[in-house]
Amino acid sequence: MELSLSRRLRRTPFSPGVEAAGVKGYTVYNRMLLPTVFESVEADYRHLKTNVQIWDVAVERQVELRGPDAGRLLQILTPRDLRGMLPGQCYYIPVVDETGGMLNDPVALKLAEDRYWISIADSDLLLWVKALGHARQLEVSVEEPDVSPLAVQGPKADTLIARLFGDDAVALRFFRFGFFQWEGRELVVARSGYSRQGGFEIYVEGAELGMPLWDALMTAGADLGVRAGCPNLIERIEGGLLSYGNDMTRANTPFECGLGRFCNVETAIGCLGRDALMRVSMDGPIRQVRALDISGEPVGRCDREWPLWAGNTRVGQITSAAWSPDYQTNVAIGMVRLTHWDAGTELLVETQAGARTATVRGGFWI
Ligand code: THG
Repeated sequence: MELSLSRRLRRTPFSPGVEAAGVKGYTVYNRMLLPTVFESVEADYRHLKTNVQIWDVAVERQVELRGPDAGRLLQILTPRDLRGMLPGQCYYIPVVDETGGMLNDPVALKLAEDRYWISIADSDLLLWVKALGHARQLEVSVEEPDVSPLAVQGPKADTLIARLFGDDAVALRFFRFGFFQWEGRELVVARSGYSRQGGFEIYVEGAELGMPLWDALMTAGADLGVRAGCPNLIERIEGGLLSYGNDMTRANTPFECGLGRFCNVETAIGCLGRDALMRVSMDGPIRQVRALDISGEPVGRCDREWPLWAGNTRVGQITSAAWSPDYQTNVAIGMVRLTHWDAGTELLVETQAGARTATVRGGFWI
């Protein structure tokens, strides 16, 4: 079986580097190619946890809001209170529809008082944001700029970033960004990324700089054992990093996703879905994301939901799973009903490879 490539599955400025590094698997994300495997998911995992990797995450497309009403429009999109957001800050924001259902879980960057980037997960947010800005007659432009994030992740990321961007970049705190010079061009560099190993994301504007930057990072990091990498399934499950479309959909509220800490329904004035979310935040969710251990040998790929049973009662589903070399168990993320979500609860999970025991945990691994 092969994924048929065509112009619709857009390449990225870093695709030549990814291919030269011997990418072995891709997924489709925002109608673009996102690498999933280089050596093997297990070998990539070990390397990510010990060295430093360069990730082509250009699939994290930007929705740019620009104009006097940019901040107002962003607050319409999310129940997170944005009043304290300053230029130079990144905010992880649940984006919800009028019913409080999750539409996306992007990272927002405040570039200036009247300019934001929304770095989106896998759903067509641009169209929703454009329509809202237009319908509300706001003074704001909503476009997809030609910006491609490149992530530098792993314990040696600080050392590598210092070599290209200096100590000021390393001084960045978590979820802060700055503008840094490289080869006479200004780049946004943030301390962020889709792993728990620490690192940075470089927002590359245009296509010309892509491969020169990729090559410079590979050369500067040679003695650190730098390699091409990608978001790692095992590591992101261990770290409890949710994947939109997998672990949550429009059928879920942010509270069900465990993203209640990013919601301020009382003070997020103007947010769409606020009334619906107020009701559910009062009562609390009746199902929620949980970490679970799945017993036995390595489970196969979780490419559909795996029903969770307590006797004859359906109590939820597993939505992501992988064998963890470090914890010597199958690590998993699922949505579990309130009646069965306490730590230690043993359930039956129906995988493609048969039934297993799934045990609800009190938290994620990392
Ligand atoms: N970086 C950027 N854009 C992205 C992602 C990213 N867009 C798509 C996808 N990833 C969005 N999803 C997430 C999920 C989790 C986090 C970031 C993006 C994340 N969460 C931390 C947490 O939950 O603890 C930190 C949140 C916080 O403290 O504010 O980092 O990776 N550019």
